Amino acid sequence: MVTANNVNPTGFAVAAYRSTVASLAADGSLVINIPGDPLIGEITFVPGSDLTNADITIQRFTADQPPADVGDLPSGVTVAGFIQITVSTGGTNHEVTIALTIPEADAGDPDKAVLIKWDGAGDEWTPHGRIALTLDGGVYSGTGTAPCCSFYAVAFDEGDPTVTLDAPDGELSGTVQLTATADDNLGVQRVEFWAGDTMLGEDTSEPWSLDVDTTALANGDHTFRAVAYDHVDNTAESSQDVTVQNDETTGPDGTDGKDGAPGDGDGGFNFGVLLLVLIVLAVIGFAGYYFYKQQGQK
Ligand SMILES: [Ca+2]
Repeated sequence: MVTANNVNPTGFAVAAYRSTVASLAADGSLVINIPGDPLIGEITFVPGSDLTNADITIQRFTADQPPADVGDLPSGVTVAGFIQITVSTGGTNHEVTIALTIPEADAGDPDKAVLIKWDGAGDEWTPHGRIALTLDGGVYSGTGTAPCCSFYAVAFDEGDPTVTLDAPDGELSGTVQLTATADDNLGVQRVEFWAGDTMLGEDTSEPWSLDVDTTALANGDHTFRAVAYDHVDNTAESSQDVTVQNDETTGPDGTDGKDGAPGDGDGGFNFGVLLLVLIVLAVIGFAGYYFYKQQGQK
């Protein structure tokens, strides 16, 4: 049984406060409707949240008057508004989905919307659910999801990341490690590593690196690239020209190309073909002997 003893939004119009309704959805979600507010339509605590006898407080702040208990927003971020959610009991492992409405005039780049949460322990804003916005009648609507509970900002991240690729110098052979340093106003989400137009792989956590088997690349000049993404797919790229030079006799399977084993791919002697030839010769020989015997009995 989940109850919200005291759903208590503050900072809203009195009419909105009095008409606030908390209800339990069929899937176990606790849905708190906030009609009439220009930013928040409803806040949903996902199933599994322990809200027994909890006092839930919701407060909204405008972009012009942010809450005092948070740090400055990183550069490159614009905000449509702030929300504070506190829960008196039940631990901190809740997750909330916030349904939003944002007047077009108050929105940043609609493709760059993300719900960010104030991490007091880390003293930083951290990005969480990206917000897919739909424009209708001059108002964007969408939802963002994040772990509960703290201060949240409905943000537009228009700050690009930075990245620097570091590949080994000189002629490269065998397996080499590509590394990258990357940074972003809200955090780097992943770094992809490419050779020209071919993606070699990606790393989703620091330190950003990838081991590359250069024998899979043709000998000669290549351009390695590192592409960093933030949480709303802003990108940055860094490249480095390299020369790959592996031993020409090196077989595709990494052998020395000289042992002649079947399947080695190095053009060595093929015992499989020899065995097939011997079988065919044996069949012809037996057939000839059988024919000779048949002729001899006539
Ligand atoms: Ca960014």
